[in-house]
Amino acid sequence: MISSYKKFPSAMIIAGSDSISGAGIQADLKTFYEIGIFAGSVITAVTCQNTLEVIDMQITKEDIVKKQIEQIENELDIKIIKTGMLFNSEIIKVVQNYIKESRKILILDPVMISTSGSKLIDDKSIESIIELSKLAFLITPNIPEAEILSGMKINSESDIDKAAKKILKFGCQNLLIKGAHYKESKKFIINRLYKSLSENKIEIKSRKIDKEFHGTGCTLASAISAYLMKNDFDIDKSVKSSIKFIEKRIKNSIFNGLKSSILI
Ligand code: PXL
Repeated sequence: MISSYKKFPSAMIIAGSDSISGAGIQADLKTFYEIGIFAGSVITAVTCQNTLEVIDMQITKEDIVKKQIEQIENELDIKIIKTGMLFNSEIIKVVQNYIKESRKILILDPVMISTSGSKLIDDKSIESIIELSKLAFLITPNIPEAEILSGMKINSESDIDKAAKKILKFGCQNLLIKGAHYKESKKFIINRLYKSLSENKIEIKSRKIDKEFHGTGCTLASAISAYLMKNDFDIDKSVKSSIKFIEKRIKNSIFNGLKSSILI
């Protein structure tokens, strides 16, 4: 290697490919690019889907996941890692070992079910995701994912707080519970940011649009990761900027898919 080579500050995305490009690694790359952060990409699965259904998928072998991570590490100066679909405990373990050894900042989007209703994680691997979340700087579950992680049903605002406490106990530093699946207001979605070191939660509202979207979760977690790099890892500022980013994307560029809409 050339001795004067200086690695470029970058992010690493570890996620599945979505053939319709609304979610997954395609949404992640688009978002990092738009915010101005370069990202290497580790593909954990190839899914064959449109917005209506996932018809098949091939999961990447764990050694191929490991080799992708190694090649990115060889060339880029990785400042943050954003994970999406990890699918099984073998892949989760590879990521866990990497984070443990490198002590890098992990943003974990605990992807479980596609917008069209297909499983993007196998049932045996929920415990592994909980193990990985212990190492995370931030986890970004929606309400159904928060229910699975906390092991409780969410029917009220105080349930959201209770579930948050349980999830924070795993050991992650920050937790953003996205509110889109919880119908508390006709006009707004309330996203709640909890921190392990503070009793206070921050509520960040976003405008509610009467449409189903494909890929907003991936886009939001990627936007937060990219803004964290831009904002010296200031979590409040980065989450707020990311919610604004999504609102702008929703307003400016959408096309209606077979079942749900895609942000361009
Ligand atoms: O939005 C979650 C998600 C993540 N990763 C892949 C997906 C989806 C949703 O459909 O397809 C590959």
